[in-house]
Amino acid sequence: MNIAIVCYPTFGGSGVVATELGIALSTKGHEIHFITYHQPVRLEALQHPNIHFHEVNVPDYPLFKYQPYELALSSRLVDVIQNAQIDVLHVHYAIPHAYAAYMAKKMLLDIGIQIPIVTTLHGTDITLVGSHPFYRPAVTFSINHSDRVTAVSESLRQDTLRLFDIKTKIEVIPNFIDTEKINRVGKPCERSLLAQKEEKILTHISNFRPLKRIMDVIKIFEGLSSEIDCKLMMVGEGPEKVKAIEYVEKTGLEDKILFLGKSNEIDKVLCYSDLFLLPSEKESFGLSALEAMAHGVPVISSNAGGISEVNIDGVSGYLADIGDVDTMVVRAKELLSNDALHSQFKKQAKEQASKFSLEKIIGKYETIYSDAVASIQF
Ligand code: GMT
Repeated sequence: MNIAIVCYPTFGGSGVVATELGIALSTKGHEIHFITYHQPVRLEALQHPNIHFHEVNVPDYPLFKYQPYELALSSRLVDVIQNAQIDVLHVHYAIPHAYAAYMAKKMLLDIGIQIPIVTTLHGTDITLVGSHPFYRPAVTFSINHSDRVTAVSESLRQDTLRLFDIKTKIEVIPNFIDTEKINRVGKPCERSLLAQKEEKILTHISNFRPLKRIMDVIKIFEGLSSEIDCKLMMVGEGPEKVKAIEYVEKTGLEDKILFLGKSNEIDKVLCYSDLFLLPSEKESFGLSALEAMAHGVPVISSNAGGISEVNIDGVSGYLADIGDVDTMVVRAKELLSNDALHSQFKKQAKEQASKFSLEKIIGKYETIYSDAVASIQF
């Protein structure tokens, strides 16, 4: 099939899922066309013969206070869908992608081309941004006019039905992980570069937005480090980073907490991690927790949104209420002070992650694509 994928090209989960999906589909022989404003980050180091990238450019014009990205995207979609004979258009993240896709579909219809749209909802496009009254009518419309709609967790499906007036069926296709790739890369682990042998390594990876509760991450570590010899790797960039650094400096934890910035090499960081922290306030799925688990890293997380569909309490890690730092410290200590228990959770985390293996999920998207194509033909 010729498949066009629209996504955010950044380190965010939705862009990562879209990119990994495109790569996986290309290895199965599909022609993949990424259409976005920058080459997706996870694609940079890779060369794939049947992956194509089409950049969306928005020319600056002084009259516009806001540059019209949706307009440029929908025009680019018309161009690519026509010239590359695209069979199906898959948009990740409703805003503004599903809206631009609908406009492109209508423009194409004018020239006799029918294109089915598959929209995948990822989280904040529904729970945070999309449900804002300023956006809700357009988001509702775009979801209801997609030919197929998927959500990355049951929790997100329920949130969507609760927050919008949805007339279309929403199917849950969970996020996935390429477990085979993880087994291939990241070895040997260069743990000694970052910590002493006896030190435990905790990791957090995110976009450091307020809903990630970065200060909870730091405070869980602070509570633990008074009892256990450990270090914390903070991977990512975002608005809460400055506050976190100030606190770390004030409390004299600079030698123990390393801010590593954005990284394309999270496999390497997770390879030597002993525990992953994800105390988010909102999380439709928690892809970073799944990535950690796939590396055999147990997860201490909040029970927000869809995290409990990924991280199973008492199996792949532990869950606590949002903001319950004390419980998270107790649970982290429990795991890191008992080698036998830690090994058992490491094994269980890997087993739980294997339920989300790429092989189990990719066929679900292929079926959705075929259904979407069939639905517009009859
Ligand atoms: O985590 C973020 O804030 C980034 C966001 C995104 O749109 O890229 O992530 C969302 O999509 C991911 C992939 O489906 C999910 O794993 C994240 O849980 C979800 N984030 C939220 O719901 C806050």
